Amino acid sequence: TSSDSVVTLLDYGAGNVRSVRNAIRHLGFGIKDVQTPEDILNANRLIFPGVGAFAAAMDVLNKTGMAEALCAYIEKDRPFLGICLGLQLLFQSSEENGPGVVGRFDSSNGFRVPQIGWNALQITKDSEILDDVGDHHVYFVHSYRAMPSDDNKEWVSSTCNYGDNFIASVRRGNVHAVQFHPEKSGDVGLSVLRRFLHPKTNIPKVIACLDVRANDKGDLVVTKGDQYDVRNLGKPVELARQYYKEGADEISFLNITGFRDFPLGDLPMLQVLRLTSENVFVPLTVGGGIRDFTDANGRHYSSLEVASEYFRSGADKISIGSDAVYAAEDYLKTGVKTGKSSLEQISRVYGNQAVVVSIDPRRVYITHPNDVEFKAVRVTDLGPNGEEYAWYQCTVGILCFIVTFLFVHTATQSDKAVNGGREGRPIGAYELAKAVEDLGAGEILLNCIDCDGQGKGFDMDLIKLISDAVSIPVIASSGAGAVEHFSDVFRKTNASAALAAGIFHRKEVPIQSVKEHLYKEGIEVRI
Ligand code: 1PR
Repeated sequence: TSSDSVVTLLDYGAGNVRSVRNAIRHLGFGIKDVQTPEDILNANRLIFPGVGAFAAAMDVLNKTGMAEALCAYIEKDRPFLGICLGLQLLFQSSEENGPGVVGRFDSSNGFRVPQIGWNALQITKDSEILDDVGDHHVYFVHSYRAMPSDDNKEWVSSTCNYGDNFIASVRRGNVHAVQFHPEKSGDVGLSVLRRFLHPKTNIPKVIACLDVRANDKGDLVVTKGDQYDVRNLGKPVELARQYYKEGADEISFLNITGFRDFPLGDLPMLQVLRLTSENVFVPLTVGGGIRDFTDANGRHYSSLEVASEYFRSGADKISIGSDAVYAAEDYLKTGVKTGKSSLEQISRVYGNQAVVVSIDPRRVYITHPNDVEFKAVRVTDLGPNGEEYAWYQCTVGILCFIVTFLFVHTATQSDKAVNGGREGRPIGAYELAKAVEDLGAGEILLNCIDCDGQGKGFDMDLIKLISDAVSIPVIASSGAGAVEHFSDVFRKTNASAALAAGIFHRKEVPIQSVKEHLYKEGIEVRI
């Protein structure tokens, strides 16, 4: 577990914090318990679930030197979340003259004390961690409360009414505290913890991918093959609309016949983009055959012209596969950015964010990481001969017209030698990813030929390797077969998005189910 996914917990032993522990683990984080004041000072993220009686808690914290460490930690504006007594103690220790700020509820006005139950908040300022709370109720259990005053009004992010208006949460910089119990407040409560644990990260995206090819009549049809062999599934525009309605965050079209001929001759693809963009209001990516091209009459078209036509037709991003492999190979060989590759040209004119590089690697098992000059990883599942390592060899499309023709017309089953018409290149996915980031790619679409269409889950070793290697967003692709595969990939890797094709096309797992599952697992999604 990396230190980013560990949260430090201050449990001074005065009561039950099991639910807080469980909630943290549920959100995919490990827990480091504070043993010494130094553990507080060294924390990346500290949660202080105050339990027990106020004076007793203060006593323990003072005696153990924890109080002093806490003050120092908070003063440095380090990420902190106090819960319940954890909020009240914050007040007590931050205000010179504590008495008067935190006091007991007055039961004479008909409200039973303690307050044990659900109540709504009045959010008074942007607190980030409360962003999902809105009108939802959260759970309180307390007899004491901190009262808003002129001195603390800059801190107060929400109040709550129980006989009188008391402070439900405070926030200053990275320091947060809540009077209610997020670990007992259902999904909304979990979202408070999640927002504290994953501050300001991008919301993971779920992308539907349509691999399309032209059929005999010249219509584009959606295909989905197993390890890059193809078969028909439906019409692209209709499917894209359906996925948009079901909640897809983006739609990708990969034109796998684009490179058999000049893409601008590929009017159906432009038409698909025009029609789709009429009522699909999420980003559209198009890939396949984006490269410089000289037609039969000797006229040269630059990849930039090809991309421009796609953008004009409604694409937000273009995706480059094979051509980016050649560009990366040249760049790594010479160390020179020529500025002439399609990747460089398009990102210079349209911006990095408009250029995705699609990587199509296959796993090559090896016995020892030094057996190859490319970055290798220790694999989770051993190779066929017990190999413990693998590198990921990039591939490019070859002779696609002929291969596609063969597959479509003879319905040949998967032929490993051809494998969807792809040729292995002397470059690894790791080397490629870093090179294309340098050359101006804005995003990486990371496929894996071994996992494609298998429904057994994403290649976590590969996705971890690449998403840790670059700082641009990485889209995990190939192999999704169940909703759990999506939560897994977001939990265990730094992927920014997960893409699937087959399970959506075959209606095995609808996009809504993926989103609902992620939400239930405490992973933020666009609903
Ligand atoms: O090399 O720039 O012309 O781009 C070609 C593009 O087309 C590349 O992005 C490449 O991934 C894709 N491609 C090439 N041949 C095929 C084929 O199927 N014969 N499709 C092909 C690749 C892989 C993913 C797939 C995911 C998820 N398809 O797009 O959608 O693996 O599938 P799953 O969820 O069903 O497992 P260039």
